[in-house]
Amino acid sequence: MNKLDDFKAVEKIPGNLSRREFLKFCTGVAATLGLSSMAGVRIAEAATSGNRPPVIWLSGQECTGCSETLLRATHPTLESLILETISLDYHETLSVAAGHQAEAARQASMEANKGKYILVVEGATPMKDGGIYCKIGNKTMLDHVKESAEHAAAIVAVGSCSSWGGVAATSPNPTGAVGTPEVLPNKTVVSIPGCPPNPYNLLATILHLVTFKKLPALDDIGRPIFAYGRLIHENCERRPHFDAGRFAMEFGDEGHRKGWCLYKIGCKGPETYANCPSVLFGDVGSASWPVGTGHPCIGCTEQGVVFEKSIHELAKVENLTPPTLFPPIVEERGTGVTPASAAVAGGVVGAVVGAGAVIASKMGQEPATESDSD
Ligand code: FSX
Ligand code: SF4
Ligand code: F3S
Repeated sequence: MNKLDDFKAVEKIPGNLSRREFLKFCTGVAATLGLSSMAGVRIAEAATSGNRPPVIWLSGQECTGCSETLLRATHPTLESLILETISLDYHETLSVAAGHQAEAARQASMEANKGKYILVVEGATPMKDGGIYCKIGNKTMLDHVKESAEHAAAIVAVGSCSSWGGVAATSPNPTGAVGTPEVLPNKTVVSIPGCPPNPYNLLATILHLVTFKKLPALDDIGRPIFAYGRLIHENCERRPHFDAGRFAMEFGDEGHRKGWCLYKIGCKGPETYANCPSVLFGDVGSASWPVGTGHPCIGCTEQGVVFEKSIHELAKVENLTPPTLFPPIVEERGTGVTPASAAVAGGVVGAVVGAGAVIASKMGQEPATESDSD
């Protein structure tokens, strides 16, 4: 019996999908992660195994757009797949319980699942004046994050606010807002920036964790490389217009109506790393991402771009023309791999793999080998 036949034995398919649709979705996730279709079968098996990791989802300074994007996914399966792959034990917006009851449920889940739950943090954490500018249940967000992180198997910062402070940290940053990695400098925090982030990237990260018992490879600021390894400009459908010098000069002009490049009306795609043009949002066709709808990318996944540069400011163009000499190893964003730094980068990759193994042992399972996710 081959792996695909094995999978036929699985009874419960999440998200009201047919078996074929579910498997197709999982192989799509595997492809997004840069893995083979057989890894898709393993992802499908893990997602239907019934071993749903408990998730504690904290909310700090934010607009709740990160949760909204998850729940408003027009793809009928994304929301239910996420909610059926995990056990969402605490979420301020979605919990039926409120007040003391909700806080008690969070404490109970953390106690019962010590070392096994995933902590998802949405929103920034204010640090100024002891963190008094964001309190939940009479406790500061700062204390909530630190306390919940202590026994978490993995920590995910979802959205730009949680990744580096986002909206709340915009100058003059009156509350001293910071991102989750800054609150937890000694922990590995996976950052999934975007304002809001693409829920598909959160699901793919969780499925990777559930299937292979380790985190996907991360760049030097904690972002999964599968989602943030390439510039938007590299995969944009309007790129031929950029290369040919055909630009929209203002909203509604002829170039804009014809779908030309949005660079001159402020598109930040050339300096923003994200997979928006390939993954899209909501699965409703090729227009379902900012540039597809005719709006310049505002760089919502990129610290120092969104909320910092004005909408019409021109982007710094990286990689304007192909280099005349290609280096022997391909440079990935964040790993900083150049011939001279290859040895150092090897150490970084080793550290990430090591972190994954620690998470697997915390979750009470054997870490998957490297070849498992090939
Ligand atoms: Fe921030 Fe999330 Fe932007 Fe909003 O909650 S990333 S303001 S879309 O939603 O934190
Ligand atoms: Fe696409 Fe923006 Fe690059 Fe133009 S500048 S090709 S619209 S990403
Ligand atoms: Fe954000 Fe730009 Fe993608 S605005 S959603 S990073 S296209």
